[in-house]
Amino acid sequence: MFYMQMALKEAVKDHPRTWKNPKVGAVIVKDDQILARGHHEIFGGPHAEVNAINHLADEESAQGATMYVTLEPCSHTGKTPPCAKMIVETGITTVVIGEVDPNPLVSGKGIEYLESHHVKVIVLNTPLAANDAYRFYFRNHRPLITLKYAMTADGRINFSNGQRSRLTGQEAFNDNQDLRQNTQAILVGMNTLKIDDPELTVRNGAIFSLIRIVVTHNVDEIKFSNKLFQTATKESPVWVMANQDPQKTVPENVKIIVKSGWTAANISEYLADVGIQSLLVEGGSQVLNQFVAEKQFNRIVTYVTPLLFGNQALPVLTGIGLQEPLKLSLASVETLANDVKLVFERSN
Ligand code: AOF
Ligand code: ZN
Repeated sequence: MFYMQMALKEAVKDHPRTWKNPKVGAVIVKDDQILARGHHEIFGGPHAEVNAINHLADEESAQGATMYVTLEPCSHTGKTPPCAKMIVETGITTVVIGEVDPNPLVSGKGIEYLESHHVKVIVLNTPLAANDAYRFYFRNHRPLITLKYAMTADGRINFSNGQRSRLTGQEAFNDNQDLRQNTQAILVGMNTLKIDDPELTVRNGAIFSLIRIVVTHNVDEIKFSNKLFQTATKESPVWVMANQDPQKTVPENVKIIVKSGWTAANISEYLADVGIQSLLVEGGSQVLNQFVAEKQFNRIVTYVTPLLFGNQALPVLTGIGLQEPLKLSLASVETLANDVKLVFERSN
């Protein structure tokens, strides 16, 4: 449907500034004329419906109009007042919705409010891909997990043990920055911390900072002199998922979360409980393997670079193997200068 397509395009205009909030677009139409458009611009700001209504040249003109909105209008008073009420008060008599809101605070209640106030509601099935994590989180109480790695044409990530290899080019690097910008938390294991000494930040400055996580089975191996800990701030803290509290003094903005046996499953559960909708796992081979072996992931993003490292080099996955082949579906293929980006999704 033409107007819904327009609303969907509207929705992603300020992606990723909406952060944990859904990306939403709205278009108000009457007699085949577009009266106004609006989208959710920034986390905590007015909702798309309100922005569209506020963009009307005069509110009178919306009497009997139709609103196309990509997500079910809300009926709750949260950071902003309920949109469904404002829609009714504006005199809009038909609302076409792209997707029922998976957030239990709203889900179905917005539609109920509109219908009980004599607004005709039509629900389409046009889910917005940019809200995949939002949707997955509310439906499953789990973050959407993306595994990311760069590898050679023979599936290796480091040429020699204990040393970082430069693999992909600038375009793939930039693409990875976008991935980071669109996730709420990023996780690595101890080997990556030791070998790469990464910051795990968004280089040009994140709009909303990431929670950076390191998982370890031996907390005393941690060196707080690593860049990760040195760059910990209130906005972008570092969490250590550890087996026990360390002997050393923990720097500011570093939180130690103790559990004797961290697994991919209970990491995912913990993150869901604290409201994290998306997680990017950036390695290394043991941590990636743990998420694969436990089937705790939704998608894989890999950058393949034209190099061969050979048999002595570290492969993408090390550790316990799989019981049987795990089927993936190919979501996209993209060339980034000399590298190829492949995105796979879990198919079962
Ligand atoms: C948005 N933008 O355009 C729409 C939303 O915390 P609040 O008060 O901003 O409410 C967030 C919830 O409101 C969100 O999870 C979704 O259920 C509903 N609709 N949210 O941020 C919007 N339409
Ligand atoms: Zn709303």
